Amino acid sequence: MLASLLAYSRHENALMHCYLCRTTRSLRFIRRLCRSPQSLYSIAVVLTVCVRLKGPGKAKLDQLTYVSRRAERIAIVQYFGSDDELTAGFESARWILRRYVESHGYALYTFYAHNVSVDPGVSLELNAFQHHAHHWKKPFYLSQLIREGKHQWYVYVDTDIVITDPLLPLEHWIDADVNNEADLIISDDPSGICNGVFFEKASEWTLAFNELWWSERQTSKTGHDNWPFMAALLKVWANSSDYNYSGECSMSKNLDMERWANFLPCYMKILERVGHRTTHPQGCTLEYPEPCGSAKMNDPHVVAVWDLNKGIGFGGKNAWTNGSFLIHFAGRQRSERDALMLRYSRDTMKKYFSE
Ligand SMILES: [Mn+2]
Repeated sequence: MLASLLAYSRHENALMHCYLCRTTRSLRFIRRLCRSPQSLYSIAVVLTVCVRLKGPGKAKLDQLTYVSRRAERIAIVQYFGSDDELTAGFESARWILRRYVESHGYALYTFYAHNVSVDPGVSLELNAFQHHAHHWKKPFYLSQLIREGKHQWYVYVDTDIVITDPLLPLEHWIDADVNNEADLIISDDPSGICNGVFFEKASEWTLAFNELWWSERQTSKTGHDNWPFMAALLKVWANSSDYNYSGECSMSKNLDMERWANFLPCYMKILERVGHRTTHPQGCTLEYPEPCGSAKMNDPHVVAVWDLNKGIGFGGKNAWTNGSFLIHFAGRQRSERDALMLRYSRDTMKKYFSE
């Protein structure tokens, strides 16, 4: 028993296995142990160490619920904010995502609002928000995952999304041109940046960006995390352009910026100054002539792509068409969104998963 304990404690991943005690991974781990000659001793050791290590220091991680396998290079991260997202359309979309993840060999982290905890100070602030408060956990769990150090890239995907081309791998973006040298891959758009889909590389830069994102939060307690995400991008881009930006679009400084009608022109004005949008490798449409995008070109840390976030009614090049990677039902009413998700999930299943 003692020998077994010593051997196990020397295992460099011992802590990780213990943290996984309450997950399906640990069950698999224990099952694997059961097949080993020293199974009984090993299981006893694992359980003992797990009980010992279950402390507040790991509180945030303990609260994360996820499905993952090994240390895959790429992980998809999803967050379900409410039970409204457990209906047929969302469930069908999740089924496709699971199949997608399995077939390409990615990890999948699935979080739920009620069991993701954040630091007490942050939690206090979130409780004071009137709307969308829980969405603000995004930068915190993403950073938490990055600090775990298991994967190279974390791909955040909203839950109101159906993957409509499951054959297209995420490496299509990650390994394209200079993208893998960047820390953040976002979806470009004719009018602002939607952070319903984006890729974060596990890096110090990204951890700092997530902190900056949170620091750009609103003061009126009404807001969503998307515009502060854009406000953080401006600061990053100003920094890498040596443009002396005073943060005039920040809603943390200026309450007027909480109105989209004020924020977007401010955002685009600063964008013009930090990296004028006159060209894009993929060109612009007739409907959206140059400058057509909402992201700085050639930034060392942030890459914007056009073929990532598409939807029905989305502007210009982001209009969904047959063959697009995914369809995003941003801004739709709940019931309509669920019905559409079911419809597009079924189409995708028929096309790609019929047996
Ligand atoms: Mn969405």
